[in-house]
Formats: sequence, C-alpha cells, structure tokens
Amino acid sequence: MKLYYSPGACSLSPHIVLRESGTPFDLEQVNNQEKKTKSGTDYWTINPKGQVPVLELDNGERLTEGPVIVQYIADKKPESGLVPPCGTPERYRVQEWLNFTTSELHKSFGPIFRPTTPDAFKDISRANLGKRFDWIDQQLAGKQYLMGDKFSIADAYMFTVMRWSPRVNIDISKWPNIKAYVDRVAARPKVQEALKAEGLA
Ligand SMILES: N[C@@H](CCC(=O)N[C@@H](CS)C(=O)NCC(=O)O)C(=O)O
Repeated sequence: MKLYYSPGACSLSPHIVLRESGTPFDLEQVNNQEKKTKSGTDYWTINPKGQVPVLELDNGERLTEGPVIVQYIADKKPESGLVPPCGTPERYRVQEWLNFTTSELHKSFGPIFRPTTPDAFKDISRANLGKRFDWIDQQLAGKQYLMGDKFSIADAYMFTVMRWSPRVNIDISKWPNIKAYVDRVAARPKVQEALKAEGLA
C-alpha cells in the first residue's frame, strides 16, 4: 500500500493507523499547494479531488476519505484491535467519533487556515470549535482514549485534528482533559514514529 500525505495534514491520521496496525506501506509526499508529488507526478492525476489522504492499494485502486481509509487499514488487521468488528455496537461508536471529527471539527479548521477568510468568520469558527471542545473535554473525563482504555482509529483522527489548534490560536490547555489526551496520544511510540517521518517531531 502507498499513502499519499502532506506533512501534518489530515493524512497524519491514516499514517498513524498504518504504523499502529503494523501494516507495511510506502509514503509519497504531496505538495498540496502545487499539487505535485515529491517524485514529480501531477497530483490531480492521483486524486481528482486534489486532496490528501489517498491510500493506493496493492491492486492499484485508490481509496480516498480519511475516515474510510482508517477503517480499511484497521479492518485488514483485526488483531491490532484498532477498530471493533463491523456490526458491533462499539463499531458504531467509533464511526460516530469519526463522523463527528470530520464534520464538526476538521472542516471548521479549514476556513481558519485560509488567508482569504474574513476575520469575523474565523472568530465565529473558533468560537464554534470552542463549544465542541467543551463537549469533548467532558467526554474524555476519566478516559484514556475516546473509546475508553483502548486506542482506536478514532483517536488517530482526533489527535491529528487537535494538533492544529495552536496554529489557529486555540489554546487547548483551557480544556485539561483534551490537553492530557493529546499529550498521551503524542507519547505513543508509533505516533512519534509517524510525526518524525513527517518531519513534525
Ligand atoms: N473529505 C476529505 C478531506 C480531506 C482534506 O480536507 N484534505 C486537506 C488536507 S487536511 C487537503 O488536502 N486540502 C488541500 C485542498 O483541498 O486543496 C477527507 O476526509 O479525507
């Protein structure tokens, strides 16, 4: 398998899951501004949506959409315990977290990063994220990870998105459970490996 990624982008989530699951993989860096891969390929030919992540499967098929990619990787390695089996109540809980992260968090950060977004809109987005963080902080009380004591694919995605907070002037130390959670995930050896490989550690 090959993961197309851009350092620190949402592709960090499947990158972490590849490492946590012990899946052999190759990495190909993408310049998301120029839409070129490091080896010089026009990225639009890899993903017509122009976004990372893309997971290229061994049969050459390409899978997009981070929340789906992490489930694909983890389902191929059930012994890793990174995702509960399909059809179980716990699986729907993981999917609930993935969907919340993608729709309520990930896509609220995007406009704040964009230099062309009016400041008033950025302030509203920050305030909305703050309300979500209040709720997440409550959910994490007394828990190691989103699903309890066990790290899952939902944590790889939540951690990836939470890491963006300082870059948009959100200080996560206002939410002690989130702060402790982010530090806990960051300390995992495979997460450290992924961060180092992306030049982020
Ligand atoms: N719906 C996609 C969104 C992916 C996405 O937003 N990727 C961003 C990086 S975090 C990107 O590649 N942005 C560049 C662009 O849209 O031009 C997913 O969940 O995988």
